[in-house]
Order: sequence, then structure tokens, then C-alpha cells
Amino acid sequence: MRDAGRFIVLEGGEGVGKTTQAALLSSWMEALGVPHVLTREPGGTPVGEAIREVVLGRTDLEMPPESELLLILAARAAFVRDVVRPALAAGKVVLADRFALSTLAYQGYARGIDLQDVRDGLRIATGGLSPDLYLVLDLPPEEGTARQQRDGMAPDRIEQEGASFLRRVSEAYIALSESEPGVTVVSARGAPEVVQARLREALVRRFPETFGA
Ligand code: T5A
Repeated sequence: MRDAGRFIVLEGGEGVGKTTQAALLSSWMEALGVPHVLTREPGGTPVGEAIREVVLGRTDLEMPPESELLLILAARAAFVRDVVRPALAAGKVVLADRFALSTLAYQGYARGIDLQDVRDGLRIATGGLSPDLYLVLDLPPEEGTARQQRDGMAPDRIEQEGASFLRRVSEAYIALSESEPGVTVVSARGAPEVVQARLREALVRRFPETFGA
């Protein structure tokens, strides 16, 4: 078994293929013998999954942006304490579908909450823990929405915000990829296996000791 202890996060707007790619990366890590934990946010813990049901599942609820932010941060605190830190301490890779970049993009840029307030909340929730690498999957928002609609995926409470909100999210990821440390942008265009090859290449380049031949 290889020594791991890396925190890697897949990010991007709706329908870019994070879940699909996370599962493929997990299979690859399995084949390489890299010990890892595959997880998602909001969720990943009992507290997080319960909050996910409210934040995403309750399409009937109107919620102030600040309530949404604080619920997501509440889920994150449990996620960091109960999933991420123990796995890293055990020398595993944590492969997460979304983390703090989502909060900056959705609650900060797209909902319009002051970015410094979001960062202050993130510091409380994460205790200052940052991923070693964010892999941002880049796809025009209308293509992500088209993929979801083609495959009959019902929109959750946040996805229901519509096209202009999703465009702000997409623009936010472009801005964040330039301003935040540890972000690599990967094109999400093409078949899943083509996107997967790009992601693996990025991981081998960044962590040759963990993922190299
Ligand atoms: N949120 C989350 C916040 O607002 N703040 C936060 O801090 C956090 C952590 C998460 C929601 O919560 C919000 C953001 C989100 O709105 P989610 O269900 O996890 O909710 O939503 P997404 O992450 O957007 O998940 P989706 O399933 O909608 O998109 P994915 O995971 O990016 O895409 P995936 O893999 O499910 O693929 C979508 C469809 O496209 C197909 C798949 O088969 C699937 O049908 N597909 C492809 N089709 C063609 N070519 C490819 N290369 C394809 N790859 C996948």
C-alpha cells in the first residue's frame, strides 16, 4: 500500500460530472492500492446527510442566504472533524465531491454574501484545514444543465434557482481558480473516460509519489 494522506476535492458547477469522475478516480485508486475515502458535501456524516436533506431536498422551503450558509457550515464542521481529519491522520487520500470552494462560489459570489463573512465562517467550520488540491471541472453551465435534463435528474432546491444563478456560479469558479491557491482547472468536455484521463494526468503530475507508476 502507498502512503497517501492527501486531501483532494472535485469542484465545479451543476452537472459537470463530478460524481461520475469521483467514482472513476476511486476505482483507479483502488487498482493502484492507494488507501482512500470517497465522500461528498453537503453530507458525508449523519449530521451532514440530515442537513443535506433540508438544504437541497426541501424544495418547498424559502431560505435566507445566511441560513443556507450556516447550515452548510454546520455540516462542514462535522465533515472535517469526523471524516477528513481522521482519514488524513490514518495516511489515506480523502477524495471529496465539493468543499469550501463551493461555499465561496454559491453562497459568496452567487448568493451575494460578503466574501469575508464566508471566509470567516469557513475558518470556524474547517479549523483552517484546506485541501492539497482542488480539481475544478470546467463546462459552460448550459451544457451541465443539458446533461442533467437529458438524464432525467430532478433539480434540487439550489438548482431550481435557474440559469442566471448557475451562470454566476460558473463565473465564480473562473474567478476563484485565479485567486485561490491549489486550484487546477480541467476541461469537462468530452466523454467521461476522456475527462478521467485528464484528471489522472493532473494527479500524477501533482503527486507523483502517490499516483505515479
Ligand atoms: N452547495 C454545496 C453549496 O451551495 N455550497 C456548498 O458549500 C456545497 C458543498 C450539491 C449542491 O449543494 C450546493 C451546490 C449544489 O447545488 P449535488 O447533488 O451534490 O448537490 O449537486 P452536484 O454536485 O451539482 O451534482 P450533480 O449530480 O448535479 O452534478 P455532477 O456530480 O457534477 O455530475 P454527474 O456526474 O452527476 O453527471 C451529471 C449527468 O451528466 C452525465 C451523468 O451520467 C449524469 O447523468 N455525465 C456526462 N454526460 C456526458 N459527458 C460526460 N463526460 C458526462 N459525465 C457525466
